[in-house]
Formats: sequence, C-alpha cells, structure tokens
Amino acid sequence: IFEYAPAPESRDVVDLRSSYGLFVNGEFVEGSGKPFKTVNPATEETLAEVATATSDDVDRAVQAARKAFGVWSALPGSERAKYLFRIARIIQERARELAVLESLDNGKPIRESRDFDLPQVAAHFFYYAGWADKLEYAGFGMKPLGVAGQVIPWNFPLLMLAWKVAPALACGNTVVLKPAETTPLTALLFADICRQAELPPGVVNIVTGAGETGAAVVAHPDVDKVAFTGSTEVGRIIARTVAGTGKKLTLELGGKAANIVFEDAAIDQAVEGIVNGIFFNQGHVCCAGSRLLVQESIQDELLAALKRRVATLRVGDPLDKNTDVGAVNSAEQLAKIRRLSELGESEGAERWSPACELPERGFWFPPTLFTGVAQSHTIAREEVFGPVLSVLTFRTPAEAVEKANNTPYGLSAGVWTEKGSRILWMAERLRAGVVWANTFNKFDPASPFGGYKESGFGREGGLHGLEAYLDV
Ligand code: TXE
Repeated sequence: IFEYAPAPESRDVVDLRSSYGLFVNGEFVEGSGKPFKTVNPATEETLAEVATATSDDVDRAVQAARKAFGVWSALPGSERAKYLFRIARIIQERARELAVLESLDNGKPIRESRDFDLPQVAAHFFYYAGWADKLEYAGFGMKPLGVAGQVIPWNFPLLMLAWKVAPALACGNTVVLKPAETTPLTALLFADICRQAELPPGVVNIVTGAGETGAAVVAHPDVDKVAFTGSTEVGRIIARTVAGTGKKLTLELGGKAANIVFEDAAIDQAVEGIVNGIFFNQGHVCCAGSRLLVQESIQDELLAALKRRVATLRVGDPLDKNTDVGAVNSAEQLAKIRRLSELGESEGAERWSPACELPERGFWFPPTLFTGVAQSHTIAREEVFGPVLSVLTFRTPAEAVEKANNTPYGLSAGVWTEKGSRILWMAERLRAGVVWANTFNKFDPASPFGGYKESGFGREGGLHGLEAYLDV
C-alpha cells in the first residue's frame, strides 16, 4: 500500500572540514600524535582526519583547565548560568547541523538525532544552567572539585558530552573531555559553540584520540575528578588507575536489562516498548532492553505481534527521515555483534530476522530475535550492544525478578503490566538504577541515571548528578 519515497536530510547543512585539531584553552591546535580518520559507518567514506592528543597535549589541556578553574569557580553562579543558557540556546539554533553531523559520524537515524539526541542535549544545558545560581541555597556544600577529566563513548556522542559537561560547569569545575575515537566530530563542533558563547578559554577543553589519550586524562595528577562512560572492562582499568589517588570517580558501564512483560499488559503498547527498548540507536544503548522476559501464557501471542512489528522496521540510510534502524557504529562493533549472534545459534537458541535488504557498503546488522534462550546462553549474559534481542520466559513475578537480577549488571529494567501494585512490588526487587513501567528508554535531565553492581556507580542527571561535581 505504501510507496517508499526516500526523504534524505541534506548533508549540506554541515560544514565538514578535512581535518580537525584539539580544542585547548579556547583555541583549535594541532595534536602531537598521528592523526586518525573518522568514517561514516553507513558508507565507510572518510569524513575527516582528527588530531591525536599525546600525554603532553593532555598536560597542556589540563593546565589550561587548571588556570581557568580559578576564574570560572570564582564567578557567581548566576554568571555561570548565563554562559550555560547561552550554550543551550546556540545548541538549539544549530540543532539541525549538529543532528546531521551526529548521524554522519555515528550512523544513527536522523529521526533519532533530530528528535531525541539534540532536544535532550539542549535540555541538559538548560536544566543545569538553572541549578548554577541555586546551589548555595540547596543544601550542598559549595566547593567545586577542580578539573574534571571526562571520557565518553560513541553511542550518544553529544548527549554523553552534555551529561558530563553541563553539571560540571554549573558547579564551577572546568573540563578536559575525551570523545570516542569513532565519533569525535560533534564534540569538536561543540567546542566551536563554546567559542561562539564566549566561554572563558580553558573552561572546556576537548582532546581527541584513542584509549591512550583517555588513559592520559585519567592518570593526570592535576585532574581532580574522573567521569567515565564506556565498557566495564575499561571501567575496571580506570578504577585501578584512580585508586588511592584521592580523585573522585563515577563510572557508567554496561548493562543487560530485562524488559518484563506480564500477561495482563497492553500487548500493542508492550510491543512498541520492546522495539524501542532494543532497536533504538541500533541497540547501542547501555540501558537497552536486550533481554525480553515474557510470561509464558502470552509468549506465542506476543512473539507473533513482535515479529509483525519488527518486519516493518526500515533499515538503511541514517540521513533518510524514514529510517528506523541505522548503521552499526564501527567494523569492530559489527564483528562483536556477529560473533555473539553466531554463538547464540551454536549454543542452541533460535535466530530470526525479518527479510530486509542491507546496503552493500558500510556496517549493517538486521534487527534480530533469539527465542528459546536459556539463562546460561552467552547472548543472555553478555552485552551485545547491537539490535539483538534475547527472549526468555517466566511463570511467576518472583521468577521474573530472579531472572531479571541474574546478571552482573544493574542499569535498567522495564515492567509491563496493568497492575499498579505489581509495578511497585517489582521495582522494589529489581536491582537496577532505573525501572521503567509501561514505557522504556525514557529520559529526563531532572532524573538521575546510573547503575548498580557492575554497571558502575554514581548518578548522572538531576539533583544527584550534581553530587559528583561538588564537595560538601
Ligand atoms: O568501549 P571503550 P568500546 C560496551 C559495549 C561495547 C563495548 C566495547 O558492550 O561493545 O563496551 O566498546 C576510551 N583509559 N560499551 O571498545 O573502549 C575510548 O577511547 C581511558 C558500553 O568502544 O570502553 C572511548 O572514548 N579511556 C557503553 C571510551 O573509553 C579509555 C558505551 C569508551 O570506549 C581506555 C560504549 C583507557 N584505558 C561501549 N580505553 C555504555 N556504558 O554506554 C578506551 N578508552
């Protein structure tokens, strides 16, 4: 019935340069390391060459941040708020440019970068701008920590920046941020926005490069606070580096969330929540609902409805406004998704994907369901970080809780039921930082986010997100 008419967003709104430097002390400067290429994961074309910061470059950035700390932390909160409001407004004004650049560098559908990432990014700056002048009356001690070293991943490049930079600056800290090596471009455009907002030099510094650059930020003796979002493996390395140094640390790591559907749930609504839970952002989401726990009595009905819905998802060009599922961010991540999916099959689960044509070039993986998954299967235990859903069943609420908690992670969970009392009963027992009820992947800057167990510690967002950047 429906003719498919591609509706691509224009690339021309982005003024791509062929090479990018580091942003240190308010200026773009060359890096001393060997530059690296960042590619468009949907086409494998090189977007730009980006500087690599060595430990000497990181040192210069930290020194700039240290110097700026004196100025920035001495400003009245109301003055800092003005800068943050200005940044938020410029983000709104340049939202289209930022969204297209995010989709180009990351592979996510423009619908998501335009309607989710960018509004959330601006909202975080507005929200924390609102706190900057209220902190001294809000029961907090007033001392910012100093220089914050922040290392972020590639799944929500600009949003993870906002989660880290906005509260740090509101409290009076200065920042040295290292974006992920596959998605550095929107952070560099953000650097340009800082200049446009006339933020004092050195308050925000962006150092690009791979893990070594991140390690140099974390280890720098003049960094007072480390904030990291990424793999549990690297989180452990960072925790070891920071141990005994007196630096403050927050970690936001992996997840293996259960999305739990009871027999009395509104099925159509649950299906939308399941699809959103695992296929949003190609499943590159730490809180993705990657384990579907369905009550046995409705398994057949739910799976049939879910497959019908998944078959309608459009996979393809991230800049096409009709696209639901974009490109996998990197060749490495694609290899990991493939390896874990092959393991899923060889360990005995049943694999299903709708018929869907994937582009020839680029990094692509179809929406995939595994049914008949046992708790011992690798795909039920390891974070795939891709569009791959493992389906398990349960009979009683207690069994649902036990299975949901049977993971070293504890970032999020979803509960679908019409019974309010059951939602509360479940939320009390689920060991997860966020429990969504009859929805999934809902975010708000006023709401704290963070993990239990191996998903990390500390909270980002809301009032609690300020604690990570203040000394009492
Ligand atoms: O993560 P890394 P990768 C999970 C997900 C994914 C897996 C691997 O399962 O498949 O991790 O992804 C920097 N010191 N998540 O390899 O390496 C790195 O340069 C300091 C979940 O991309 O953790 C990048 O900027 N920094 C996750 C950032 O850490 C180091 C999001 C994250 O990269 C470093 C991403 C070091 N020794 C992946 N080594 C989530 N929680 O949302 C690397 N980095």
